[in-house]
Amino acid sequence: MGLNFREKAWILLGILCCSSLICSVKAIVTYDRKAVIINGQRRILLSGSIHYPRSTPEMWPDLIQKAKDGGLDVIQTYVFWNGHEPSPGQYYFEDRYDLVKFIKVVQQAGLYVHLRIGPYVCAEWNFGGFPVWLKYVPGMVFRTDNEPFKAAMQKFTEKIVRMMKEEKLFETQGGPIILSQIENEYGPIEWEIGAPGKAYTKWVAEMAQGLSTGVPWIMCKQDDAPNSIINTCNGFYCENFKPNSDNKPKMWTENWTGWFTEFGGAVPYRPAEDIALSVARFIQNGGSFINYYMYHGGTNFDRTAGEFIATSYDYDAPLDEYGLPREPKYSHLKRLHKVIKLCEPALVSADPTVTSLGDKQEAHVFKSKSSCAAFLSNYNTSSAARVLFGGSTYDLPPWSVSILPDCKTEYYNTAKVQVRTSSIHMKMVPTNTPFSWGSYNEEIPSANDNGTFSQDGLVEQISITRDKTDYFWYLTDITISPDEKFLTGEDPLLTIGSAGHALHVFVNGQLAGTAYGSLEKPKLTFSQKIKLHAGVNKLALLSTAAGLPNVGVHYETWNTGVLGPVTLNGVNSGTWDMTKWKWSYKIGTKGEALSVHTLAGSSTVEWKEGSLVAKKQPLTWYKVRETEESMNHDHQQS
Ligand SMILES: *[C@@H]1O[C@H](CO)[C@@H](O)[C@H](O)[C@H]1NC(C)=O
Ligand SMILES: *[C@@H]1O[C@H](CO)[C@@H](O)[C@H](O)[C@H]1NC(C)=O
Ligand SMILES: CC(=O)N[C@H]1CO[C@H](CO)[C@@H](O)[C@@H]1O
Repeated sequence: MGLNFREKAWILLGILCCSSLICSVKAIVTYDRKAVIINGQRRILLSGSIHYPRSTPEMWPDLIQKAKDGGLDVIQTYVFWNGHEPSPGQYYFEDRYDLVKFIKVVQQAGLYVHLRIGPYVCAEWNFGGFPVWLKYVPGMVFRTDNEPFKAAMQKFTEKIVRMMKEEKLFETQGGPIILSQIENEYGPIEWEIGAPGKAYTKWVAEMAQGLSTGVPWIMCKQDDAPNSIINTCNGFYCENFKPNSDNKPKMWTENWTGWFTEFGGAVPYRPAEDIALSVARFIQNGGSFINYYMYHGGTNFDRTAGEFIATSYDYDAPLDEYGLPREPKYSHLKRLHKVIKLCEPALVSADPTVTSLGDKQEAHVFKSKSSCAAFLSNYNTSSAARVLFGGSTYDLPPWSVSILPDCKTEYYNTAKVQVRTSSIHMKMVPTNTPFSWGSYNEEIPSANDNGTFSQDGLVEQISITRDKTDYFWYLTDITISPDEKFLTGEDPLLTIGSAGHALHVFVNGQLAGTAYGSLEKPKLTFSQKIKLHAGVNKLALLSTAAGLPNVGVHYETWNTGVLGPVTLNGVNSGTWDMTKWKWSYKIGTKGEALSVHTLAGSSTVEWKEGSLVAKKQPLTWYKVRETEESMNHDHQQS
């Protein structure tokens, strides 16, 4: 296959290094235009995303074993800065955030790791992975040529690289990490912001290179990645992607296995046949690294989901949210991986020769001295095709690719799913099962209550809550003097403008109405007639943040909460602009302050039980306990 000078130099270095005993297990990772090269071997690498905080450490060994059984070589994960540095300089690397443990589990399974440090990760993750405190560092502007930002992101990136080196986790140290990533899908942002974006890209690439991890860095969706960094493709199809230099391999870092679920949105679905086709097309066009985003999507635990992202991050992935194989996707892709591995010797040593076999049919043939692999494709979406190839005929279903690892035998066709569909069924618990329910009602606070603070005008929610809670109360009194009348005898109209994400309006302790934003349009307007009486009326607005934004140009400047205008229309003195009134504020709910969701907190409040359990009452906490009887019931079921 003819090694270039650079490869020879690397291998020489490897031999020198490995002449000492200690580094006998160390490998050299480099690349050329065909593939990533590990220990002198070009490799076709099949990778899958599993994000460690989206499952529990108890699940990791099984998830990774199933990924290995499914034919993967590499596990890809982001690093989640806001989970690791909840307040400046205070680090957390335990439990679901035990990054080192996760990587070691992958290593024990004998797989490689692609570590996407970011530290911007997008990922439908709260604030794209940035800690909320970062926004409040003086002078901070995210992801551009800004000194406070560069200093902070460099410090975190260095910390992660140092940890990995100390634990000897890079491949060159005998560890499993073969690739790292800096930044994430920055190309589109750079395109929007221009010169400072270009300067930042250059800086970030040099900064990363300076950390000397010994393994290649990549940048995804970054067409102008500097020469020292591999630019890669993210998308549903990537077969036409070309790296920006002749000496970089064609890599696909995010091949979407499905899509995430947003609040109010449908649960997405991508057929196994379509994803298999997209992978086959990428490989037949010379691709050598593909990553499934996600291989296991998992769960957005706690409050880690990004703006309007659902708790489930199942992603229609080959492993479902609970870590069970999703059939037929899991097994159909497993068979694909097996046949790609059979083709590997031909794929890494030859470039494809493409010939037409018909109107919409092609052959891609990889032929070297000792090996031959062929991909026969039919791009007609409605009709099957019979093609002649190498003296034999092959039947290709519509919109499919057949793979012939010896250029003769069809081992696999992307549209021929040979696995039966899932035998796993979710079972509804019978409604007569004796669960024991309890309820606890939130108090609706009033202006000037204990625990509130006051200010003229409306305040931005996150600047006050710092995202410690999703809930923030805006409170004021509306006083109707006895001589005031409601025009036309109708109730007055209350209109509230909010930057998002949801709003519950209480008048004199009663829910008057609710308004929601959405992922496409987080802003909302509440506009409804409300019942007021003469004297003091208590207005309480509960503003709810549904996660913080995770993507968009300078999303750190986007606001949350009731920012106005707030008006009351139809009282005889005209329209009242309440925007500049004095408002009282309260952070969070009482139940949160008491931690009623924990065992300890739960015992501090009185729960209504039995027939007293609140039904259809706004702002109620519920708890449920399995009674002995229901546990016996479960037992019988199993
Ligand atoms: C698919 O094949 C059918 C039958 O040969 C043909 O009529 C049709 O035009 C083809 N469609 C495309 C998009 O080529
Ligand atoms: C108000 O809160 C303070 C501090 O939490 C507490 O000491 C005080 O007893 C509270 N007052 C009332 C009237 O609840
Ligand atoms: C790069 C790429 O392929 N992006 C696509 C991702 O998926 C969305 C939704 O289908 C498309 O609109 C993008 O073009």
